[in-house]
Amino acid sequence: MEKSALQKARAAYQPKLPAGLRGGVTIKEGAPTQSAGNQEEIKALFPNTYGMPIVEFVPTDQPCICEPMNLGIILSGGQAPGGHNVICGLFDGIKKLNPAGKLYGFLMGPGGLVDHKYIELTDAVIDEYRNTGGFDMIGSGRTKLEKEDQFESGLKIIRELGIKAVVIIGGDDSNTNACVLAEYYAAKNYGVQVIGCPKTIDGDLKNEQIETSFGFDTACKTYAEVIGNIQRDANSARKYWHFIKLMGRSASHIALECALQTQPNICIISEEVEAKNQTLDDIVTYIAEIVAKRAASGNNFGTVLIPEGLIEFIPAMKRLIAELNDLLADGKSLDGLTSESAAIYASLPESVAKQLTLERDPHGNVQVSLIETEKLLSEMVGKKLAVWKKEGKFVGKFAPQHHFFGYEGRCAAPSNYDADYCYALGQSAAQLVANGKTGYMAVVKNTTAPAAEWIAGGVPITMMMNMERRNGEMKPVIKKALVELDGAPFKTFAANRDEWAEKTCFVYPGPIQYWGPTEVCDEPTKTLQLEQKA
Ligand code: FBP
Repeated sequence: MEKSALQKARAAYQPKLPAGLRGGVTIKEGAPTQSAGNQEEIKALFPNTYGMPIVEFVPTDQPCICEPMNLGIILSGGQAPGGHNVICGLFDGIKKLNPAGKLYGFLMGPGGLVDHKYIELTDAVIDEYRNTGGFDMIGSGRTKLEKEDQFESGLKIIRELGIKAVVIIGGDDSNTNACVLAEYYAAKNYGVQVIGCPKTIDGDLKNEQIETSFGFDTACKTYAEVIGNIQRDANSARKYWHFIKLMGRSASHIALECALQTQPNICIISEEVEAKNQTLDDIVTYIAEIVAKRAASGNNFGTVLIPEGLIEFIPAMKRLIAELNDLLADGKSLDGLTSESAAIYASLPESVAKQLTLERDPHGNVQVSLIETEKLLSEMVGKKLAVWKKEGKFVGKFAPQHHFFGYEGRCAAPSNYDADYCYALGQSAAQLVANGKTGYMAVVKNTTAPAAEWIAGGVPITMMMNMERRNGEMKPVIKKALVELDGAPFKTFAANRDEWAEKTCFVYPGPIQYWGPTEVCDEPTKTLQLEQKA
């Protein structure tokens, strides 16, 4: 396979490891833990994996040796930069403990375990993928591992390959399922361990124990680079308003981080929209007012960042979508909409109204993710400005451009932060297995400090769980982390946004750098820096 010059040079990068994982490693155990909520219910559901202690790896003079371990690895869900380095860290970790150990990669996600599709990951395979983006080494998938027959089918191939433990790299749902699988194998005394790793560019798998999910750093830096480039273009041509939608299924962490890095004129945060019970018209008016204000000082250009999940956080839109789902499912006419929903529906551009009624998923629900929010907002802002023009309230020009950044960042070559963080997560996972742990997630903390001072270890997954209603049933889940409006990242944004709106305070972050001064190459996200400082 032909490689770029950067790929070749980057293959030789040796990820920085925390001191606790460099040589001999010993384990330090804390006190027993409790789940984040609903302790009695979670304890009853996970009798074998509940209450275990947080563990930390500390250096020792003793060499790290154990029986050879065969492990299986699974990539679950959306791609995130650094996944290959988790696998490389795990591989090197197993080999350090005993060179006879083997690593098997289950193909195309959790389905690979159930359907017995796998490859052995040898030195040659691993070396092809060190420090690369993507999940193409073994592929990923969204099959949910949640049923007993899947667990039993997986066990057959686990036995055949002599696998001691399965490591699942995924988001909140996949790690919840990892814990259910760990509990099942423990309850049956199968002697198979299960370890999770925190992944998702969305940044919504974080809590007191997990500083960040991997991939968030690289994805945000990739988007911030192109937003910066667009802003420089906007500031040069001075004739376009750029409406930029950013991935992140539900939480607005990516949009917020990109705003902190690039200082756009406008960034909408879904969680704020919901908390303030804002309507679509409130958002449109807010944007139009800023466009008009800038136009009054001769600035007919700017940038607007929009989180992917916005529509579902606008309470009135949520109600409209729920009503449409019911009416369409029963084959009823839209006359059945409540007057509030009918008014919103009538105010939507025709193309969006069509998307809401025609495009439905296999469960019959409206496909919210297909709605081009960036176009919806710019069209509605344009209409409002036209009215204001007639009234003499708007004196400028409004020419919008549209962008959606998502897939552009999900497989980018990992930043030094993600390359180091992921490699350490993989090595931690190997150590957790060697120390007999199951139902744990590998974690690395203190990551705003230099990598040598990072603290590697593991956290029982049950510790992060509570009970939530999902599809009409109460289920044990890891709590999804949305943007906190009283958190330092949002507060910093809110304290500056009026100035960014009126003046042109654009910041141009430029491309991710892999070699050079540490403040250029190793800086963590603004979100993480602000959260850790607070
Ligand atoms: P994960 O939560 O599985 O990491 O996926 C995140 C994500 O990239 C979201 O930001 C996005 O909405 C979604 O996946 C898109 O996934 P797909 O390409 O499978 O539709």
